[in-house]
Amino acid sequence: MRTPARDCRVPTLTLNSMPVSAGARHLRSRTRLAPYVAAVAVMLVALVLLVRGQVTVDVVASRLEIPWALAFAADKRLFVTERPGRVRLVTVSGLQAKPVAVLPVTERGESGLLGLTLDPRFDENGYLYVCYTTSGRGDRLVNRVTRLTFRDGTAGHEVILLDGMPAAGNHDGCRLKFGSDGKLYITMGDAGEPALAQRLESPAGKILRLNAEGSVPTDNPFPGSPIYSLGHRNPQGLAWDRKGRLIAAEHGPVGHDEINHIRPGGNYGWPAVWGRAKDARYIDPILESGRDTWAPSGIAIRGDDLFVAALRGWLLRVTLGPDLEVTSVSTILAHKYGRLRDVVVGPDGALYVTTSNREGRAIPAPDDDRVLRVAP
Ligand SMILES: [Ca+2]
Repeated sequence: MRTPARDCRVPTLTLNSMPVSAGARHLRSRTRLAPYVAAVAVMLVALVLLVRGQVTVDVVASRLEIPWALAFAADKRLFVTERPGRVRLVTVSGLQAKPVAVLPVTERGESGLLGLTLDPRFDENGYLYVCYTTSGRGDRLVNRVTRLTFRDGTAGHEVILLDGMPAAGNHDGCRLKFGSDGKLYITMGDAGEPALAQRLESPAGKILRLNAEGSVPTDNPFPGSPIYSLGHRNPQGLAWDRKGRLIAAEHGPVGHDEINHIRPGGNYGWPAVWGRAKDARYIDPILESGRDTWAPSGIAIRGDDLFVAALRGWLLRVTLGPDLEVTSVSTILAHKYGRLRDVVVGPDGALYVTTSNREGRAIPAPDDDRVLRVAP
């Protein structure tokens, strides 16, 4: 926007020291017009930015209790987890009153029923996967990944795929997604024990990769182990780009929230380093928040844009270049709907976003929590 204004000053300075000629008169008239051209250019740029930033928001479901994860079936039915333990369903006629499943979760702090995803062949097998915190032996909390079968409006026949992962009142990860390779990816936080994130014998502070039925894929980076990457603090966002590259978002300690390109066997540094550390032993994020905090949770990719649901109260839009270099960062919905937990791209191409205002850290609106449809 500055360039035209700077250009128009240059001929003025030159003309003052030159005899007036036809060329100079021509330059003078251009000089007189230049501010108007610059002003029009500025207005056009502002208009383009305004249109680009403009979104239409519709409420798809309301009065939910701390919705954590969203997953669409091919027929556009939308499954939503509520942290106290319920799986809810939104159809064309709205939010169904009866939960499709109620799970034996232990909701302590930020734990409870968290991640949810549908099988790539959900239409045929009705398989739905969840990740939740429950009570293990004694008072110990554990995270668990299970598979349910959805049939006739109910999800049941629970099969445990992975159990006993360290859990805590926060740092539980628990985002579940199927990769473009058909494998089930699961994020695990450090469960409040940072050192576990570097230990290959612990699933805490990791991104895990399983076959759909729960076994360890033979091509995992650490043979016989579900660990796909390590050195994570509390990753809660997973998404794949058009080239099948895995992107993950995680909460940093104070600031230094990270967006990482996840590679098999990669070490992302926690707790030795965080943010962009430039330490050859660890992989640096493609983007970090510096001293600022986003509190990033769910993420989604549409075209070249990565959308990050930030609990600080906005959707972060990060445009990525061909080598995952960040070309622009902007915000959508800033401070309009409160804390945002998950974002997915719907079958209609719109973004679907959950609010998280009933977890005691915000003043909820009367119809919170909500699922919002954000278009375009
Ligand atoms: Ca890191």
